[in-house]
Amino acid sequence: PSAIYLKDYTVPNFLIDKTELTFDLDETQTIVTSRLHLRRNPESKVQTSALVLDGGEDVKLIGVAIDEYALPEQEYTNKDDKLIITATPNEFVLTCETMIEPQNNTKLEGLYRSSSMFCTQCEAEGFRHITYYLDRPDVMSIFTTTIIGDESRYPVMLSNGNEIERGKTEEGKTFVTWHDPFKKPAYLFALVAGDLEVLNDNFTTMSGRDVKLQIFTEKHNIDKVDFAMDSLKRSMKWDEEVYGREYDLDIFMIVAVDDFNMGAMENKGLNIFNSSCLLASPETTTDDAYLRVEAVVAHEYFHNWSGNRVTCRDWFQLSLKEGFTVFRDQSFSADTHSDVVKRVEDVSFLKTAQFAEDAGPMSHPIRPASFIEISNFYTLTIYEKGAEVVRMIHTLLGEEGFRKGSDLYFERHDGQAVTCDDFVKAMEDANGVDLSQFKRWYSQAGTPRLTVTDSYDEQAQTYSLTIQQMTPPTPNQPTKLALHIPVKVGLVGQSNEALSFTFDGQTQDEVVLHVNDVEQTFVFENVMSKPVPSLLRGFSAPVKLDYDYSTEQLLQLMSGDPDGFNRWSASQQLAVNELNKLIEQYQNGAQFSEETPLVEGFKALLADESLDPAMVALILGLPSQAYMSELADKIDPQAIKAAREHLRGIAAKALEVEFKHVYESNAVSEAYQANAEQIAKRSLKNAALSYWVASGSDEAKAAVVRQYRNADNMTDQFAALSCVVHFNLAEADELLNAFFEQWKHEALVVNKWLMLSAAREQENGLEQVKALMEHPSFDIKNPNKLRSVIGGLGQNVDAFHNLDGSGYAFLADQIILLNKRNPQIASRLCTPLTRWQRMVPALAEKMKGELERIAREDLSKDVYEVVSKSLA
Ligand code: HT7
Ligand code: ZN
Repeated sequence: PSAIYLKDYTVPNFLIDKTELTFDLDETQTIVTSRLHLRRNPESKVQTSALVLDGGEDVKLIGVAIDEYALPEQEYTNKDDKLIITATPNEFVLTCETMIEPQNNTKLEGLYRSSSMFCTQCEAEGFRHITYYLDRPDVMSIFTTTIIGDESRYPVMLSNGNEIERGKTEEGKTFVTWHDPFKKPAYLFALVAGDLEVLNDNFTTMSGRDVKLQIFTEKHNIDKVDFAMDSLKRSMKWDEEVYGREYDLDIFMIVAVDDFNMGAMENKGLNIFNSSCLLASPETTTDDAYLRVEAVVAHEYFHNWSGNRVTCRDWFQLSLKEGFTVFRDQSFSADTHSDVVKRVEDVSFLKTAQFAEDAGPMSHPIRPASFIEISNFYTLTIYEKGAEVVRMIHTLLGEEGFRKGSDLYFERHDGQAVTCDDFVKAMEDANGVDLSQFKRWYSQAGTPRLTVTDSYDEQAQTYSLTIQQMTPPTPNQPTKLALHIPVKVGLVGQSNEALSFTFDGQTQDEVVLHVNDVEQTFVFENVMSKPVPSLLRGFSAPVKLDYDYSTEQLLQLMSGDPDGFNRWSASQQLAVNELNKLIEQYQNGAQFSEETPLVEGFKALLADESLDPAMVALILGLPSQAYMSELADKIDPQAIKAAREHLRGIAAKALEVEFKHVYESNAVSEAYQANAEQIAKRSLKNAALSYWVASGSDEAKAAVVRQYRNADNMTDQFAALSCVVHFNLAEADELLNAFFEQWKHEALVVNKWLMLSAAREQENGLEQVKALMEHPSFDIKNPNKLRSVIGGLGQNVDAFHNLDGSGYAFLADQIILLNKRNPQIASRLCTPLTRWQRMVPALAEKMKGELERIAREDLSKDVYEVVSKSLA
């Protein structure tokens, strides 16, 4: 397989003004007839009458005609997944009849079956698996779609836009025709057919138009979509209020499907969701999953403007829509709940997973320069780092300036397929600023490192911060240029007061420093006493920051920084320092220390009842196994695990009484609601519970089992079960079995059970994972189930990182099995193995060996790209 390059972009040679599709749905073969209204692109520099359409190996051509003239075989070629029509007029209608077999489509791209329904996934290049087309995002067309099907099996038949006709065919089947008045690329096409239940609602837009809202699910799930509907209405309102964006069609539909490669898809007017991102009920769904439903509903809805009305010119620009839309959904969730809590969660995820990606063999800029398979580039870098880049523009321009920029962007490019440059240009033009240096963030990969030193001159009352920046080499980018990095800074006095200072001639207590050189010194004047710097507040840039804080300074910031985000940051740094000491002791075979300053910090935290319980819970959360791995020079999973367990144990024993008290005083007595206040209390209560159990207290063990048995919501039930399993209490087997029996008819809950069971650390961990894959509730065709079991295995340090390499070999077996069957999923499963160079030598060698074994197979483009880049 070969790479394609951004620098080779050329405009399409043909345009498709109208696309008329007819689907004759059938259990064995589906016939697709397309009528494409084509014309030469006046902007194309290539003078050719040959039309090259994209197809797939799974599309069988039945016949092709130009303006009703059926082409004989010598007038076209059909090979290598392309349909080439040798000579065409300037403007014509191409009719193409093809046959596909959705029931055999295991890749879940194009048209496929999920349970008893038909559904589609066309982003990025799925449409070519339905019929021959110019399957690229800069070819935008008006779609009219007719679906023909057996009414008794498929009473609901949906596509984009508005239903314009319905009737019976001569054979007695039902047909429904949908028309979408908005031009769109093929990746936004959608079709759903099935025996579905619907929840109806409506929304009145800011200009007074009524929009019909519908959420469709299989019959047994319709009682779980109220929260999604409420989230949708709140998202629609928020986008009007914050971005001035109104919904445009008269109907907005969402459908839940069980088999889906990703979270959800923003098809115009017909979003399709992985059921895990749509369904929610108190009894079956945890708080985290509720928040995910809310965020994904918002994300897909926000795409209607940032993605659909204004789309991407080519797939290198993916972050144009994804980075911006993630930023928008993060802001929505922050406004809906607590902004600090949301920021901590997002940053923690970024620093754990995106930083690891950026330091690995697949590292790429948010606008990649090349790819082999675009599905591999739906990455944390494109999404999460992309959102951070948009956030930095927001920080640089301020709320109002950013809104002026987004207004101009939407106005200027409505109905167009554009680039990241166009987005930045709109921001520049609306604000009269120059972001040319800032734009390096789009083309430069890797996580920049800021090294900060300081000095205080008591006499002059000046405080100086010297900041050096360095971005490490990444694949194909050995040297890096200086970036424009906004660093938000405040100064904290000895008694935790915010110290004001003069900077740029103005008295202030917080400032955004513009770091844009390799080394710079910033001088703060009128600083009355020696400060503790509070750096990178709110994580104002996606960078690693080194400043040599003392333990005392970290304890002070942890309890006193006026910036809530940096209180968390300080606590994390303190815990990281403590863990690193323990890791070293473990590796040297030394005795673990039995004391930690973290106890003092936690004690103060637990005593302060004025704090948001959600923040307290976050601060109590020790840096995860994955985050400590990201920070390590050489990852030693056993050492990290032992250090984390030990540190938790010290804190748990020292503060047993406090944890018990916090557990008992944060019970929620009202009926379950997924609101900020209740979620906060539950998160603190359950964090305290796990520390309390870690203390070894029998009373705590009884409390956790009681909580499991009495819980009236999944958050509390699952938190208790996880604790019982993690600490391997006597009831672990019994409760795991009881949990399965109670919930065996709820697929999403069974997935949680699969994950927890796979993650359970036991003697025979890998055998237990193998048994789960044989369990009747497991189905390898279902990506959610696979993610649960393999994800659980990944958390199971003993089983996955076994020195004999059996965990890695098992993962490699699954990748080989799925390589052809579902290449997108297979390729994602490779992620842990791509980190082999970061592991301690004994494990690195085993991982590499498995990658080499995979490389010897006949690989899909998806897996080939990841494996070959990892071994390069
Ligand atoms: N824009 C959507 C991307 C997506 C996708 C990509 C590749 C393969 C399957 C997929 N399903 C959905 C999701 C989003 O970011 O909103
Ligand atoms: Zn998206």
